[in-house]
Amino acid sequence: MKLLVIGCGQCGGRIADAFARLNGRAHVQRGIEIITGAFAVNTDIADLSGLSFIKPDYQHRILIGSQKTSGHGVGKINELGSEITREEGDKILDAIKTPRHFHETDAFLLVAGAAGGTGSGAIPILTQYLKERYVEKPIYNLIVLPFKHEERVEERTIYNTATCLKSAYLVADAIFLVDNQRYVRKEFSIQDNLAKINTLVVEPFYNLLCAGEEKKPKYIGAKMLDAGDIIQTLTGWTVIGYGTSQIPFFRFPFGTSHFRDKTSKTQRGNQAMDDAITELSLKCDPSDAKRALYLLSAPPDEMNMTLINEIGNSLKRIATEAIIRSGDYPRGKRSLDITLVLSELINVRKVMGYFTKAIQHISSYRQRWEGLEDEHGGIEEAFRDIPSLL
Ligand SMILES: Nc1nc2c(ncn2[C@@H]2O[C@H](COP(=O)(O)OP(=O)(O)OP(=O)(O)O)[C@@H](O)[C@H]2O)c(=O)[nH]1
Ligand SMILES: [Mg+2]
Repeated sequence: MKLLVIGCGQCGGRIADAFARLNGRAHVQRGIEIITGAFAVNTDIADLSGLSFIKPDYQHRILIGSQKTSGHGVGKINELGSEITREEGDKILDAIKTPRHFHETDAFLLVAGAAGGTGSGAIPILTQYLKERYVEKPIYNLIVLPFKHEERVEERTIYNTATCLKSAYLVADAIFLVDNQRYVRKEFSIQDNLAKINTLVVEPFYNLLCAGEEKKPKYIGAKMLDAGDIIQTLTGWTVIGYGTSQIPFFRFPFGTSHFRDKTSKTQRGNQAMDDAITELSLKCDPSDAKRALYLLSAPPDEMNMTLINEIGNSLKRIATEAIIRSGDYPRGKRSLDITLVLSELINVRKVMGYFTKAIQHISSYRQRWEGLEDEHGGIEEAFRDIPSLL
C-alpha cells in the first residue's frame, strides 16, 4: 500500500519526516516504495528547517500563514491554524500533486499533534479539502495525544486536543490515535524521547505497507495482505501496535515436524501477539474494536497455517466483536513480528475524557469571564458620578 503523507505543525512534520525515512529504508532494503510523497506544512519556518528526510524545496516543506505569523507559528491558537489553512489550502493541494508517483497513492495520511496550534487546527481543514478533491481516496489522520505534564501545565492543551479530535472524527475515514505518554522512557531527555517516539510510531507501518507492494514470489505470503484489506479495516478511531519475538540461532535438533518445535513456534507467535497488544499506540480494550487486522512477518520456515490460525484464535478471544483480517509475509531472518491494527473502536475512554474535560474548562472559563465582567461593571458603577477629565 502506498501512502501520501502530510505532516502538519512541528509534531506532524517530524513524524512525516520519519515516514520519509521509512520509505528510504523500504527502497534500500527491499527495492519497493511505500510512500508516494512526504510533505510538511507549517506556520513556523524554523520547524521546517529542522527536518532531515523530506525534500527541502518549498513544494515539500510548505510554509503557510507567513503574513499572519511572520513565520513564527500560531502560539497554540488552533483556530488560527485552521483559519490559515482554509486561506492557503489551495497552495497545499497544488504542492502535493507534484511527485512523479502521485497517481499511485492508495490513501492519504495526515499527521499532527492535537495539543499544538498549527497542526491541530490544520489537520481537519486539510482533511476536508482532500476529501472534497479526491472523493474516491481514503483520507486517514494520525493524531498524537499530549503528554500528561502538558495537560497539567498548559491551559490550551485539553481544549485544542478536544476540538482537534472532534473535527477530525467528522471528516477523516479513520484516525490513528497515538498517546505520547505511552512511549515515555524515563531515562531519556525530552528531545531524545521525541525522536525515539517518532521512530516507534512509524515502525508498525513498515511491514504493513511493504507486504502488499512485494513483487517477487518468494516474498509473497500464502495470504497476501494488500491495500484493499487495510482500507476495509480502517474506520473511525484506530490504534496500531507491533510485537516481535526473536528466533534463536539454535534450531531444534529433531526437525520441524517434532511437536516441541511446533510448540516453540506457537509460543513465539503468542509472545509477539502479546507484545503487539501491550505496545498499542493507545491503551484500549480490544473488545471495543469492530474491526481488526494482523500481519505475521517471519522467515518462511517459521510460518505455517496452524500458527496463523492460532494467532487468529488468540486475537478473536480478546477482540470478541471484531471482523478480523489477516495476512502472512515471508520476510526477515531472526524474528517473528506481528503488526496489529484495531479499528472502529467504540468507547475510547481517553478521547471521551478529553471531551468531558474540555466542556468543564469551557464552562469554568465562562464563569470566570462573567465574574470579570461583573467586577468591571462594579467599577463603572462606582465612578459614575466622578467627573471625567476626558
Ligand atoms: N511524538 C511527538 N510529539 C511531538 C513532537 N513535537 C511536538 N509534539 C507534541 O505535539 C504537541 C504540540 O504540537 P506542535 O506540533 O509542537 O505544535 P504546532 O502544530 O507546531 O503548533 P504551534 O507551534 O502552536 O504553531 C505537544 O503535545 C507535543 O508534546 C514530536 O516530534 N513527536
Ligand atoms: Mg510549532
